[in-house]
Amino acid sequence: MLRIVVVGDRDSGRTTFLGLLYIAQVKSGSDPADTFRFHATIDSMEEVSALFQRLMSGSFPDAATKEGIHEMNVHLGYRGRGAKLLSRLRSQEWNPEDYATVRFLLPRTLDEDVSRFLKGSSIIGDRLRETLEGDAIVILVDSTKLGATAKDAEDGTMKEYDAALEAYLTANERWRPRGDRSPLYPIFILSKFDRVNRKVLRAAKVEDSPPPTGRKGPRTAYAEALLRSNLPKTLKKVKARERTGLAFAPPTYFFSWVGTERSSPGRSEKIRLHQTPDSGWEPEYSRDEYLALLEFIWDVAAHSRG
Ligand SMILES: Nc1nc2c(ncn2[C@@H]2O[C@H](COP(=O)(O)OP(=O)(O)OP(=O)(O)O)[C@@H](O)[C@H]2O)c(=O)[nH]1
Ligand SMILES: [Mg+2]
Repeated sequence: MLRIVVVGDRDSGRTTFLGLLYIAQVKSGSDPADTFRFHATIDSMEEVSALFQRLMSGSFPDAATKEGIHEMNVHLGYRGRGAKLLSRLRSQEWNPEDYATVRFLLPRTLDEDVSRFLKGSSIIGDRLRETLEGDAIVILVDSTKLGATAKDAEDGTMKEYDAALEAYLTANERWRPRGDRSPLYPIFILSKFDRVNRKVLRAAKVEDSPPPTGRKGPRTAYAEALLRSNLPKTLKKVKARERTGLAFAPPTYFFSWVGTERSSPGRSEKIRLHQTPDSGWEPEYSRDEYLALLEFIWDVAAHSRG
């Protein structure tokens, strides 16, 4: 089982992210191409389907939906291009090795537990233990809070977030058993990218939208141009590969956005819906980004399975 810990500041879009990830899986499962298959396991079904329904009707998660979701467990089936070709010759059956079991964990807050641990507390609660035993870490970065300069980043909340992330990653390092050489995968999600400040993009000298998912190098350059002055400590940490204990895999970057309808007074913001050729209505969102992320997660799961 692959364990993915999803961390983010308050209001950074974590619940929306999880919901869109679910939608991407469910929807692609019914595509003619049928590259992905997906089942939420029964323990997370109830909360997750409430979130699903909310997003599918164009609303952001409400307080009640958010409260319920601390984890999501899924069986993710994937057949990459090569496998698909083969399978057309073979049969329509899906094999057990096409599936990966993935557990997403959303810790409520990291700060208190992590700093107690780093200060030398030997008592570590089950909650913290779980958040330190991930195989991958999804790091949400609220794009609306990105600053154009290092000074902007310091004046905003990014500086605190950067310090909290650095502390969390350090705690991960300390918690690892010595000699454990399995890499930890940092996955950055730039959330609310529909609302990123144009001034920030211009200051970082990047285009209005990121390069497509297939172009790995340029995407990394694009994301790092934006994050360099905003999360300097975190980036430094994940890029210092061969240090003492923990080896980080090279970071990967994905962009999350939705189409929104202008909110009117007294009415909260809605997500725009659009009709898809095969499966009715769904939210407007960065579907390609989510499918690329799912593919990446599946690859990591297959890799760590050995
Ligand atoms: N424009 C835009 N707004 C977004 C997007 N994702 C989230 N939001 C806004 O951010 C708010 C918070 O999103 P959530 O997904 O609930 O964030 P969260 O991190 O789970 O929040 P807490 O659990 O309350 O800390 C939403 O109510 C939306 O108003 C996005 O992609 N685009
Ligand atoms: Mg939430």
